[in-house]
Formats: sequence, structure tokens, C-alpha cells
Amino acid sequence: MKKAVITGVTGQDGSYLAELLLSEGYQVHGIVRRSSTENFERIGHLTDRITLHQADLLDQSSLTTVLEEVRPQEVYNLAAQSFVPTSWKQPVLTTEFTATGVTRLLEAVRQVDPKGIRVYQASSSEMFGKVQEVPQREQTPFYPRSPYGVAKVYGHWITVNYRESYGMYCVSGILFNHESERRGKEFVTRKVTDGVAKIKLGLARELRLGNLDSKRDWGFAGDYVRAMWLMLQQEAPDDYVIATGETHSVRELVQNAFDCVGLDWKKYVVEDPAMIRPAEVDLLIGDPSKAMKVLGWKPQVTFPELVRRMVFADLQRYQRTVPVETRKAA
Ligand code: NDP
Ligand code: GDR
Repeated sequence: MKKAVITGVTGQDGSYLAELLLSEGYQVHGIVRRSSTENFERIGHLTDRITLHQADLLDQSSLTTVLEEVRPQEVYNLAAQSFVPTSWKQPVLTTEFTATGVTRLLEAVRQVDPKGIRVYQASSSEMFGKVQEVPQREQTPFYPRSPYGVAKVYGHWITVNYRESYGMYCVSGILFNHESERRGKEFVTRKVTDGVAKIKLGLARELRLGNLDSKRDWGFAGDYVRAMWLMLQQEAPDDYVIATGETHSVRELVQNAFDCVGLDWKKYVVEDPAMIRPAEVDLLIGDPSKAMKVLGWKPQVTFPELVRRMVFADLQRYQRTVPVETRKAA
């Protein structure tokens, strides 16, 4: 039985990846950081089938200890401070988790079993930032626009460097935005679908957003974790862009989401200048042709399907948890 370790298992992608690996017959081990209350909302349904280990990307020896204990064949490094606006407020912490944390994990792998463990690094389209080419592909130069993006560029190159320096099987997956009903509520897709559900049920009157003009290539997280896994099943390690090849503005996202419940978004959305970022990534659109050709990967869920699925998941959640008498349907 193959064994895999996932850092960031409590996050959106960690939960989908754990499900996928279990379905592929893996023994799955997840790394969680210590906190005073458990944060297993996304993996509650899996805790009897996966093994959790306390460790932290900030603590080198804790990572080495987990790898010594488990002796996995595959390690997926999904842990990061992943919210872009926070990276301006906590730039040093973001660097420690998202950049230097990658080196700590790679060093742990190098010490424990450099030839036997394959490593996936969760790189990001935020590395393209102020895009130097449209669409963005593996060779497109990076121009990050946030401390988060800068940290991810470091994570990408240190991964490539360990591959080239030590002959380790390390890959960097350059994933464009991917979403789901498990997405954190601060990210724009989930903020919008959660807001639409609340407005529809009379639990909120407005939705405050930042830049409606920025454009993203949004896919479904469940499709993207399959690409991560495929990257570690190849004969030779390589880096891949994972995207849908389509781009949509935040405005289109908002319109699609309000359309799902038959409401006019213009009556509810307030543009709030306080939410504009110090430096924006205006346009992202990826070219996934290498992944399609080499990995045989293809996204399954379209943009309208994704938005619909998220809106209805949020509606159902509020319908389940909020008493009818507190709701005043819009
Ligand atoms: P989430 O923010 O949902 O999850 C991040 C995870 O990292 C959480 O499990 C969190 O744990 C964990 N974590 C944070 N800091 C530490 C630490 N110091 N030690 C151990 N664990 C830590 O992210 P996603 O699932 O959306 O993304 C997964 C990865 O992919 C991230 O690296 C992200 O930057 C990257 N990425 C994401 C994209 C997307 O669109 N979703 C696109 C491209 C890249 P806790 O629960 O304790 O907070
Ligand atoms: P992003 O995702 O920064 O692309 O990073 P996010 O959903 O936060 O923003 C996308 C775009 O929407 C605009 N926007 C808003 N964003 C948020 N969060 N809240 C708002 O109210 C709002 N209004 C407009 C933003 O300005 C931006 O242009 C995500 C994260 O998952 C990263 O970890 C990952 O690496 C990248 O995707 C690929």
C-alpha cells in the first residue's frame, strides 16, 4: 500500500486530495499544526480513515520526525498562508510559511529519503502577477504582485533547485484559482456565493466587494487535486500549469451567482474602495495544454456549473442551520 503525507490537509485542497488518495488505495497521513481548538471542518468525514500528525512548517524537526515515522512514497506540500491580502499585513510570516517552509520540507525529505520520496509543491498563478504573456504557460516569466506571490516564486524555484541539485523527484504544480463549497469564505468566489445565499434568505442586505474588473481563470478544486496526483505518477519530474483556459471577471462571477437565485446583483453589490489591494493582478488565464497532453488531465466542471454548485451548497447550509422565522426571503 502506497503512503502519502499531505501538509495543509485541513485546507480546501487537502480535504479533496485526501479523498482522492483514499479512493486510489493509499494510506493517507495529514500534517496539522497545533491549535487550542481542532479545525477539522473539512476533514471531519475522513478522520477515521486518515492519520493526523502534529507538525508545523515553521519547525524543521517536527517535519523530519513525521517523515521518519511514516516513510511515505509521496509528499504533497499544500500548507501555506494562502490569502493574498493577509500577505501585505503579515509579510514576514507569509515568507516563513509559504517560502522558507518549502525549504524546510524539502530538507526533511532530503534527510529522510531523497531517492524514495516524491514531492509535490503547490505553486500558484499568482507568480505570473503582472502578466508578461497571455495566456500564461510553464515558460512565462514571473512578475509577482504581492508578498504571497513573491513567496510562491521562492517556493517554486527552491523545488526546481532540489530537483536539479540532488536529483530528487520534486514537481511544482502552477495551479490557477480553484474553488468549491469548501473554499474559505474570505476568497471572492465563496464570499459571493455565501453573500448571495444570505441575501436570498433575508439574512443580509448587501455584499461589499473590491475590484470587480479583475479577471481570473477559475476551476473546480476536485478536478485540480487529480492533476497534483497525476504529476507524481510520471516517469520523470516536471512542472505543469493547471487551468481551464477560460477567464471571467469578478463582475461576471457576481452576475452568474445572483442569476442562480433570480436576483439583480446591481441592487445588492456595493463597491468598497477599502478592499482594493495595494497592487492587483488584473488578468489571469492559463494554458493547460502541456498537462492535457502529458498527464491526460482535463477539467470536468465548467465555470457556470461551479458557481451554481457553490450557491446552492451555501443556500442549503443556511436553510439547514438558520430557523425559518429568522429568514425574510428577498
Ligand atoms: P487553504 O488556505 O484552504 O489551506 C491552507 C492549509 O495550510 C491549511 O490546512 C492550514 O492549516 C495550513 N497551514 C498554514 N500554515 C501552516 C503551518 N505553518 N504549518 C502547517 N500547516 C499550515 O489553501 P488551499 O487548500 O486553497 O490551497 C492549498 C495550497 O495551494 C496553498 O499552498 C495555496 O497557496 C496553493 N494554491 C491554492 C490555489 C487555490 O486557488 N486554492 C491556487 C494555487 C495555489 P490550518 O487549517 O491550521 O489553518
Ligand atoms: P486570489 O483570490 O487573490 O486570486 O488568490 P481571491 O479570491 O482572494 O481574489 C480574486 C480576485 O477577486 C478580487 N476581489 C476580491 N477578492 C476578495 N478576496 N474579496 C473581495 O471582496 C473581492 N472583491 C474583488 C481580488 O482583488 C482579486 O483580483 C487565490 C488564493 O487561493 C491563492 O492562494 C492562490 O495562489 C491564487 O488564488 C491562485
